[in-house]
Amino acid sequence: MGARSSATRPRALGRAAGLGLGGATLLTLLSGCSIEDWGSAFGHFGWPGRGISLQAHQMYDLWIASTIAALVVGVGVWGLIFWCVIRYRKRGEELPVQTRFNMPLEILYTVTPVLIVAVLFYYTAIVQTSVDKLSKNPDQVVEVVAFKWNWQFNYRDGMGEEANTVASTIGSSDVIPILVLPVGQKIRFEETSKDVIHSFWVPEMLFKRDVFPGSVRNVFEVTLDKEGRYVGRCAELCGTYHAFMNFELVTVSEAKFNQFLESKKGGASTQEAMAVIGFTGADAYATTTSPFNTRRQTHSWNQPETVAAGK
Ligand SMILES: [Cu+2]
Repeated sequence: MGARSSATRPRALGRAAGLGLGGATLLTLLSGCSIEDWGSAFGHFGWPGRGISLQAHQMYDLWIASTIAALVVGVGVWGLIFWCVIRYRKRGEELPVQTRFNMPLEILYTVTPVLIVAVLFYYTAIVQTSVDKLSKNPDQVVEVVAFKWNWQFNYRDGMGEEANTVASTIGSSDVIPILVLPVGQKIRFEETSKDVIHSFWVPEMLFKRDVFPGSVRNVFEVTLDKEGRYVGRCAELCGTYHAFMNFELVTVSEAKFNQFLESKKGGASTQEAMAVIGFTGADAYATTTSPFNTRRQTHSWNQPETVAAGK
């Protein structure tokens, strides 16, 4: 094999690899529908699905496309490894030259990963900027108040700490708090905590954000686009009953949401207001999760002296 052909082959290989990666990334990123098909074909590569907000869809597409690009690169690398193993397997007792190198190949090794990182960084930056974007005039503002160990959701008449709460829902040990929100509207979440750091997380939103006590007020916005009932959780280990901090997000049409909010403003409980928009009986309570039984008296480690915390 002459010096010339060994130099042209890596170059051609590099070109093919670059084209393959670029093509796969472009194809999957440009055709939204095919990304979802790819995703569902492979169990969403670990995510619960395409999500329930416009922001979630963007993150989902990025995740699936990145994973496919990684797999394309991975298959190429595995192929080259097996090819080398077979093509250059041991043929005799003579030790091959240990200091040989191939300059074009060395450059390819350096340039290709940098290119891959640059492409991933580019799309990540775009999606992150979009997900973190705040509008000047959100349609709804919800203040999320976390405390040991539950949630309060305040519907606000404006943005910031100075705005007023017009309606509120608070969870208890017996009733899971329900956060009712409309689809198709820009919803601004303003987070604050009464004690320690918690984290607001609705898995189906493919998004979580820490809730800080003190002067830090974390803010983010989503536009929900799928009606349904979704479990929400605290994603920050905040203390003994961290695991009990579940809530439920109920997404409804704009008309139903307005009805719900009007009932709440009129003094109705969350369950009564839920009944007004058609969630009657057991449906007025959370259906995706239920309050945990603390069993503090009967299942303590050091019976019988142990009493419930705080007594
Ligand atoms: Cu918590």
